[in-house]
Amino acid sequence: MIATLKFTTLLLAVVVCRATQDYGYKDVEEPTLGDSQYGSLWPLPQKVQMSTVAFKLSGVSFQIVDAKESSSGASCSLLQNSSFCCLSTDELSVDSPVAVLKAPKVWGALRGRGHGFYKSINRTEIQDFPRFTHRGLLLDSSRHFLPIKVILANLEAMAWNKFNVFHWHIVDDPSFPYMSRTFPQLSQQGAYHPYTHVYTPSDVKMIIEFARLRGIRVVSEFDTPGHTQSWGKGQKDLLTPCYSGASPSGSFGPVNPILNTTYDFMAMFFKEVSTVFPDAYIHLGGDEVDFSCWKSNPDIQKFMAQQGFGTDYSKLESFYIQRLLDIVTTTNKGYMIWQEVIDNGVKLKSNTVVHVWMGNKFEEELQKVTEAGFTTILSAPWYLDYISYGQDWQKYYKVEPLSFNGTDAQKKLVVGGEACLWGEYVDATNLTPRLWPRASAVGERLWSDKDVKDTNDAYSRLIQHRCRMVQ
Ligand code: CP6
Repeated sequence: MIATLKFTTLLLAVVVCRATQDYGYKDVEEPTLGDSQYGSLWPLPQKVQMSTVAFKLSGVSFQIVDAKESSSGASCSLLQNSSFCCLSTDELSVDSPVAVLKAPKVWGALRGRGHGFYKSINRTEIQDFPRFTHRGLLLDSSRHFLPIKVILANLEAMAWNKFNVFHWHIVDDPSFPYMSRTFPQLSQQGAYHPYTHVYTPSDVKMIIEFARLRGIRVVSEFDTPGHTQSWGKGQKDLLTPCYSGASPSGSFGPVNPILNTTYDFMAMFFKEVSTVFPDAYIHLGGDEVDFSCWKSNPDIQKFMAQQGFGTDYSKLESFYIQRLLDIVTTTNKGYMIWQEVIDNGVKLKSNTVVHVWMGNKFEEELQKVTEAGFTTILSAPWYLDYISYGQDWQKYYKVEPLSFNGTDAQKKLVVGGEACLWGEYVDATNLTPRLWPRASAVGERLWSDKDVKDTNDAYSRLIQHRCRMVQ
């Protein structure tokens, strides 16, 4: 196996060199491939002591037994349901005749697992815990519908890389695949197809449970007031009519922020969403609001004057978001928002999580957001929808999320990050191979110690990790 792998890599490297010479492509520096002392461990645990003494795992005599002092017991369905044999995590010692796994919470025990992959295992002691608590992946099911099978496969891959948050960017401009019980016309009119390209309540439930069994939270995003073209198909008067001169042009802009009906709708909609998705947080979007349609509409212009907003349309955006946040607060959920919301000066509850995504100067943004006392997560350097020639995982791997200027207290507010795979150029046919193992680089950055940054060592482990995921 190893020999085959090295051969393939060697061959690839040769092709890469020739392409560089023949066509003058940008030279990509390839890491050198050696054997890591950590074998194929990914993401690298906080503390590992491995010995060369190998134990054979026998399928016949292998069994998992709860320790007497274990509080989980045989009744813990989360552990019993998992088909993976429970190896590695918070504290693991592999010795003959028993391997011991200790974790203060069930999620730790769940995450330390051997996937039933190995026939033998070295005598080992591992102490492990994540560096960051929020290790997320964003998938976008609006630009292209993602069949449930694809979502489940990627949740599985997330678990293998110790990701623990699935950020489900479920609807956007092009389509509205979320089937709402309260407003069924949203997907009936707004999905690519009203029956085949929708997520029914039971689909959503299944995805949430599949994720939960793997220690993954599902945070849904219902992005407003921009990115809402598909909402307008099934919900009359929700979007702002754009004007061309003195008359409506027939096209629509962001959510209409000046109508009471808008807020009545949002209250009912988010009340439903807050029960369908059990997670304590909802992502409310708030990014990339285009003001041109609002500017063109005479009713909006009148409202701006009444409110004393002048011509500052970011004040109108803030007005909308402020009311939306008040509505969502009544559902007892916390919320996450994209960085524009704070950049525009909206007053936020102190437990709001600010999601930093803009590529330029993300360090400054982290500094600013944490200076204001907000919890934050980082995505800016981890936009995996950007592709380029050659290996690019090193670029994601080398990011240091705490490299900004700030106090220790500020750095503590960075609770993690998310890799984003926006859906414009991916669907069921190419999503999984585009994402993995590139997202694994982000997974290790968010899990392992900040001093784990040797790309050569990582390369050797990552190649084996990829092979494991493929199998
Ligand atoms: N969709 C939504 C997107 C993006 C964002 N929000 C996006 C913007 C720029 C790039 C990639 C994605 N496609 N709803 C921004 C958060 Cl480069």
